[in-house]
Amino acid sequence: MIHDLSLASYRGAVLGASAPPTPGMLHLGIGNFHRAHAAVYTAKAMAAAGGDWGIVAVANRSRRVVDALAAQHHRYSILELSSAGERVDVVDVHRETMVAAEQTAELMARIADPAIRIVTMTISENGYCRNAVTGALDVDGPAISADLATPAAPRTSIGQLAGALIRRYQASAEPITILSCDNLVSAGHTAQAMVGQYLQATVTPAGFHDWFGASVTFPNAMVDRIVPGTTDVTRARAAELLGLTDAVPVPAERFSMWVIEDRFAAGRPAWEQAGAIFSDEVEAYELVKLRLLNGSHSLIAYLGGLSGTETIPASFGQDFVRACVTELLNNEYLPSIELPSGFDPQAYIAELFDRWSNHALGDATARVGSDGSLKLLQRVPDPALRMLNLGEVPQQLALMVAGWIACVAPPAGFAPGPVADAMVEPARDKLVETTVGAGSVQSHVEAIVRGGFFPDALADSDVFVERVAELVQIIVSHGVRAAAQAALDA
Ligand code: CS2
Repeated sequence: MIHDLSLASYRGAVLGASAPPTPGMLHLGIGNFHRAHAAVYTAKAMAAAGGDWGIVAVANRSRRVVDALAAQHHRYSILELSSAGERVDVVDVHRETMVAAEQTAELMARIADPAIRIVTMTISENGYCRNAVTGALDVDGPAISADLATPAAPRTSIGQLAGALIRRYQASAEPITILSCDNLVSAGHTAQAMVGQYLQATVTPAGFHDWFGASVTFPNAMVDRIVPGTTDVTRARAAELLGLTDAVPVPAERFSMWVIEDRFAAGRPAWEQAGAIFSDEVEAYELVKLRLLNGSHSLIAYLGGLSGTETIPASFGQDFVRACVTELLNNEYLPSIELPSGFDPQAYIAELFDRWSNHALGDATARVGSDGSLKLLQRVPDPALRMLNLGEVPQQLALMVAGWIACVAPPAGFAPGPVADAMVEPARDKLVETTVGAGSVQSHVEAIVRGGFFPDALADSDVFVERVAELVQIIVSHGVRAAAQAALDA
């Protein structure tokens, strides 16, 4: 095997090779998910139907992926891993790269350029700068208030999009679509609301808001593919299969799904030819996926963190985890969703069980458990409140919150272990501040649930707060299996 030549010299078939030199799309957030999802659909759509939809890929701050891609002609490989075997595909659909923090003015000018007709984005839950309690744009928070004070150099993606749209209106007023590919409830509406609220808070030229309302569309979309982080094992395996070095290969499961609302203001790639589904029921699909997949994923991750299992399949392989997830799916999540027409929930759940058992992919427990303060907002309050309003206690949702607290904000004297310690939690410092001086597990949990991390309606539920506190207490004194059993028995 030759490992010292880069992908630039790859001679095999390449997905997206027909992408034209002039890009028609720009993507914010060049992480693994984008490269294994929208980029692959776009490459396949152009192979099937043509179009001028090459991508300008934008990293937020880090040069790591951008530099690596530049060194290999913007090519990278997808290493598909499943029990059925492995395959590698080389993708070549990105035409340029940028780093938003270093090239902010250039980025906004680029989005203003009429050649760009779609901005896609994977900026994670964090990127939307929402207030956890109100769900509105956090205009008084440090990130957005700093951007509003320096409109020429915004640092948040929301500020950059808003600035770019103003420039586009002034330059050509050509229509454009902004397509969120993040795991949010009504992702398009949320993106529109955050950008819209930012624009309301800043100075805009006359006529701008009419144009924004009529010519900028934000379709909803449900995105789905389990895409772990890249490790040295991924790099070594990709190199063996390719016979070449790829510094930034992306591991992914075989499964992939994209359901999109067809509201594009200035054209779009023929993504349906690559397997995407265009539907009028996207919000229903979003909820199905956010709750059944993502919500259960969080429970698997926190129970896994507390039982010391490093991967999602190892956590899900434990009987008590599977029992809790089954209960969560059937009794707490399914009744909370209006299903898309013709959708078979039990077939979807059976497929999820397979996907969570993918040992070849080995998705890390710590990856899924990271950013819980932001992810749980999409996964817990609405379904929990539905049950609380019916006089029922959502045991598994309470266990999920208890698991999150025990993993990333453990009460004094409790050490959750290395898997939990590896979870990245942006609110760690704030969680510590909030709980300083809590004299008991009960007051520790109350301080968190009522400390601005959840909407008021949930924080105000004594029943919910009590149950989370009881479950944290059981985790601390008898372990996670005992807490799971208590939630199952209640
Ligand atoms: C995961 C998602 O990070 C998480 O919490 O649930 O990244 C999940 O793997 C994807 O949404 C799958 O489509």
